[in-house]
Amino acid sequence: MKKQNDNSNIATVYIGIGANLQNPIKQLKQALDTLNTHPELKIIKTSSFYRSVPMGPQDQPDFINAVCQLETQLSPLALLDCLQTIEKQQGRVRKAERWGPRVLDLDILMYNQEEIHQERLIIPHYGLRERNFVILPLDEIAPNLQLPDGTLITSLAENIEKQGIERL
Ligand code: ROI
Repeated sequence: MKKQNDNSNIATVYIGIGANLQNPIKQLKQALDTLNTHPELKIIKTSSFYRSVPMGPQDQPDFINAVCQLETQLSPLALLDCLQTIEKQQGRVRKAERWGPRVLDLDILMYNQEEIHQERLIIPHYGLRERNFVILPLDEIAPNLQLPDGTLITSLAENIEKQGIERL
C-alpha cells in the first residue's frame, strides 16, 4: 500500500552557524540560502544574527552567529556530510590551529532528542551549554527546547554570560 503523509522519519534538527572571515554576514546569508534550497532540508525557523567576541584566541575578528531549526530525513551522518560540503563550497579550509578564524562553521547542535557519541559526531554539540552565541539564539527560536537530560534551553539562557554578544 502506498504510504501517505508518513512523517515518522522526519527529524527536527538545530544547526549552529558561525563565521568571522570574508564578510561573515554574507557567509551566513549564503549558507542559509543553500540550506533552504537543498532538496533534503527544510528550514523551519532562523534566529536573528548575533555579533559575538571570539571564544578561544582573541587575535581574530568578532564572529557573526545564528541558529536555525530544520526538518530532514537525512541521518545524522548524512546531514554532517551535507553541512561539510556546504562549508567547503564556501571556501572553508580546515587549518591546524585550534579555534582559529573561519569562513563558515555549520554545527549540528541537536538531532531530535538523540545522544550520539561517534568519532565524527557528538550530539548534543559538546560546547552547547557554555556558548552564549549558541544558547541565546536558540532561546530566541526554541525557548522550550529540552536537551536529552531534560535541561530547558531557556534556563541555560537565564544563567549564561551576556557580555560580549549583541543581537543585530
Ligand atoms: N567564537 C564565537 N564567538 N563564535 C563562534 O562561532 C566560534 N566558533 C569557534 C571558536 C573558534 C571556538 N570560537 C567562536 O569555532
